[in-house]
Amino acid sequence: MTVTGELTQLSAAFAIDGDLVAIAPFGNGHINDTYVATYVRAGQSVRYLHQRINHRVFADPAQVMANVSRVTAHLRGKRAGKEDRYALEVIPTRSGAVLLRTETGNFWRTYRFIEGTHCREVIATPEQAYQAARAFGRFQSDLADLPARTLAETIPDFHNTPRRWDALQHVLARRPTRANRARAEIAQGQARRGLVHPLAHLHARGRVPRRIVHNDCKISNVLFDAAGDEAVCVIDLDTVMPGLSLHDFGDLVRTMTCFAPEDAIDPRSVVLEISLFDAVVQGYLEAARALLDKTELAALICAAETIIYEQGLRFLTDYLAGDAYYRTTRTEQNLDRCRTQFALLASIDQQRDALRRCVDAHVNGVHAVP
Ligand code: ADP
Ligand code: GN1
Ligand code: MG
Repeated sequence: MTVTGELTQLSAAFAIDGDLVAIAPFGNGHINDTYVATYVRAGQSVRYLHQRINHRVFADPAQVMANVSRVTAHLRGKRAGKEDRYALEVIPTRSGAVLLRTETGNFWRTYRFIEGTHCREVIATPEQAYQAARAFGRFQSDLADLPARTLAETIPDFHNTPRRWDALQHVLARRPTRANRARAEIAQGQARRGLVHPLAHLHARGRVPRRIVHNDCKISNVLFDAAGDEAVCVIDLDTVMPGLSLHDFGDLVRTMTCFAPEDAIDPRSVVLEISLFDAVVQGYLEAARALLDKTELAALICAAETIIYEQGLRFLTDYLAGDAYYRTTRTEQNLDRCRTQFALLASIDQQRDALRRCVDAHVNGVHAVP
């Protein structure tokens, strides 16, 4: 059955009253297939989001939805009646399931569409960076009392940087034809090998606590109020599972400290802006500081570098493997994405002292004006 055929099944399957009048692809996620659907009920339009879970990436979609249900219920309980757009709301099927498996073996879920919001692919102002970082920090701290064992590991070794390094070596050993085009990036990946282990060692030795974290804190995974810069809802909960707070902080820096898009064609446009970095640190610590221990606070910059590097390795590996994982819309997109990550690392190299001063000032409670 075609996707269009499946889409018409959804309106009958999910517990939505009203007639389906429009459905269209939505958003720019790299992993799932997302559609916005408009239903009309008693003359009123209501929108829902139907999502096909990528089951090549998430081997057990039922496990993903069990996690999502626990997390959304917990978040809702924290802010019941106060902020109605704070957490995603799962819409069940007519038989009460949170997941629909179609005859073709695809897995679909439905969320209420969060109206009056928009998603950003890039940061435009320090205020937005502050808001988004605070929202992800608040997300971590609101989940701190949910026992880690209640959530399954939906993708094993997700932020295991040594495993990501091994995956690159594995694809290189197959002598991929694209390796020629990526010679410079392969060399950069090798040159920064020193970033493979430090965070993984802290983790393996139990020096930093495992917490429930988001694991994919990129700018497009938080919805902003349409009328201003307020970050209202953290979305994309498929990878919420036990991990390190530092992994989340790393992704904040990776995606919110630079004005250029993740797939910028000219890596010279990729510059870490200290004013954005300062806003990220401020927003994140404002919401999560009480949670963090000394070792976590001391490792913030190391975490940022590790996650940016890891993401560079992941994009490079996928480019060499023929774009098997991330959605692409042009041939060199994964290579461009890899370049931006390595360019961001180079920009960190040039400003390391300023970043250190900024983190220290926030950690020690002395506000830095960069
Ligand atoms: P992916 O895993 O593919 O990144 P996401 O869950 O992040 O998928 O969703 C893709 C996009 O859909 C988001 O970036 C956002 O623009 C939009 N989106 C997701 N959930 C909602 C929602 N409940 N309401 C409004 N927009 C949403
Ligand atoms: C993917 O699903 P999305 O687009 O929000 C990926 C993240 C990467 C990100 C890079 C499950 O996130 O890990 O950091 O792309 N998600 C998964 O943009 O692999
Ligand atoms: Mg997403």
